[in-house]
Amino acid sequence: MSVWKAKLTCTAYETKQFPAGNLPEIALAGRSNVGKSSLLNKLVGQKMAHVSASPGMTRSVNFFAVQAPRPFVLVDLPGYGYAARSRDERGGWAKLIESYIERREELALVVHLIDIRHGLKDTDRKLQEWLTDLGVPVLSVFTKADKIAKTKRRSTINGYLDDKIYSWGLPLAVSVDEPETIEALRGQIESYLEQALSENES
Ligand SMILES: Nc1nc2c(ncn2[C@@H]2O[C@H](COP(=O)(O)OP(=O)(O)OP(=O)(O)O)[C@@H](O)[C@H]2O)c(=O)[nH]1
Ligand SMILES: [Mg+2]
Repeated sequence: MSVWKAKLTCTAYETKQFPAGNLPEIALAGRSNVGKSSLLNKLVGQKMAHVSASPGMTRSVNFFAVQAPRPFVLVDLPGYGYAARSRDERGGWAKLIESYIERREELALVVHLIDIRHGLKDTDRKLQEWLTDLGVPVLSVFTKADKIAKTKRRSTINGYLDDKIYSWGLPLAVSVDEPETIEALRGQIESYLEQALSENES
């Protein structure tokens, strides 16, 4: 497994600020405070994205170019479902996330983060249905695994799995405090890139 080196290439507050893209993009999506930015920092081994204990921290779409066996761009999205935001945003997700997901041609995979303690909320179901309709592959990942005993994690996740949950690979449980879980996710993302890109090449 290789170490990923990353560089912030763009912070976009509006769609028109999205950079020209030429590499596949993997976006981290999920409810506010689920741990998207924290996970990104662990994946790249550097504190690059802003983290906060209160929801609604990330307000922009942040693009990080990653040097890996297959170079790609990791994208940190704002969270959705944060009650203190406007009514429009509450029902779903901000316009910025919507336009990124709907229009970004480089988008290769959405890593959908779900708090292991809470499972999928309505907004998470909507995201999965929407991505499936758009034909965007999803990888479901359960965060904050340290909040649940190791022996109970698999059964907890199995309890959330039903015919409506979608995931390209086995949904992993990750914790920022457990490097082996981050390593497992890195491996899963590399496998995805390897598979998706070799399909494109053939
Ligand atoms: N216990 C535990 N806490 C975590 C973990 N990952 C993130 N957190 C905490 O969760 C809070 C939110 O983390 P962020 O990374 O800012 O979450 P986010 O999803 O980027 O949030 P928004 O940008 O507001 O959507 C912070 O207090 C983190 O320290 C984890 O694996 N375990
Ligand atoms: Mg964030």
